Amino acid sequence: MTPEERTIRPGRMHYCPVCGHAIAQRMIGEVMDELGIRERTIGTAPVGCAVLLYDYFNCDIIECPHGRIPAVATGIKRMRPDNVVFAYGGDGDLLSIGLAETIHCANRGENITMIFINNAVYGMTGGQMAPTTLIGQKTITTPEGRMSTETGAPLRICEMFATLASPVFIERVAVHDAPHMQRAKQAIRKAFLNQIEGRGFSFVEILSMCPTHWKMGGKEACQFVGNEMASYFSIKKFRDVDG
Ligand SMILES: Cc1ncc(C[n+]2csc(CCOP(=O)(O)OP(=O)(O)O)c2C)c(N)n1
Ligand code: SF4
Ligand SMILES: [Mg+2]
Repeated sequence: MTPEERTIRPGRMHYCPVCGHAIAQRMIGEVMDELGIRERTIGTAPVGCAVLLYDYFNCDIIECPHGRIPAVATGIKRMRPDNVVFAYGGDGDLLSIGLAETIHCANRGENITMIFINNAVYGMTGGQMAPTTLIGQKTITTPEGRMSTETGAPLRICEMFATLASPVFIERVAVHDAPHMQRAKQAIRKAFLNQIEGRGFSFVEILSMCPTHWKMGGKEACQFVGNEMASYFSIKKFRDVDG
């Protein structure tokens, strides 16, 4: 395969160093190349730091209004069932403004692959609190640290999805070190395979670094994912109907 035939176009991405978006997108691209599905895949680009995703993927991508990723992905898949559809979004997008759509999409069991980047902040708009911001975590809108008395507890979407009958695959993974990256890629692969084989809704949550708005160095940000985030957001497979 020549570089031009690969899903991820040659060249640099705009993400900050150590950003989880870059790692996740390269993994999605590698899986698409390994499965040979680039030419029949349609992805969604979110509003968030990954807004320029369409510049990096050498396949059809539709930019979605903030929060509307699950609806757009549903529409594409229902109109073009022979295409492979991946929905990609962040915690502000899929769990805040788009939460209702995200839950209903999962509950309907749409035959799509949803990749959710949980970096515990609104990255693109400057690091505001997200639904997944940890208790005590400082953001520009929670300068003293998030307090559950004011804003509730961080949303654990995999656990919520596990109460629904329809999703066929639910896994939370992370990209802060090589072993976790390997497992993350396997989960992404399975989430695509399920769709290709017509099984239904597959969901992969990726615990992901945002060193810039966490105000951390790269190493510290990776440790924050592995220690702080993973202790609240359990890294595990919640469901795999295919075993
Ligand atoms: C309707 C609407 N409301 C608000 C915004 C502003 N906005 C842009 S990105 C964003 C949050 C992005 O956070 P997230 O989805 O977590 O993505 P990240 O940048 O962290 O990857 C918001 C609130 C918008 N673009 N459209
Ligand atoms: S601000 Fe955070 S999420 Fe956005 S590109 Fe930089 S590290 Fe990634
Ligand atoms: Mg985010």
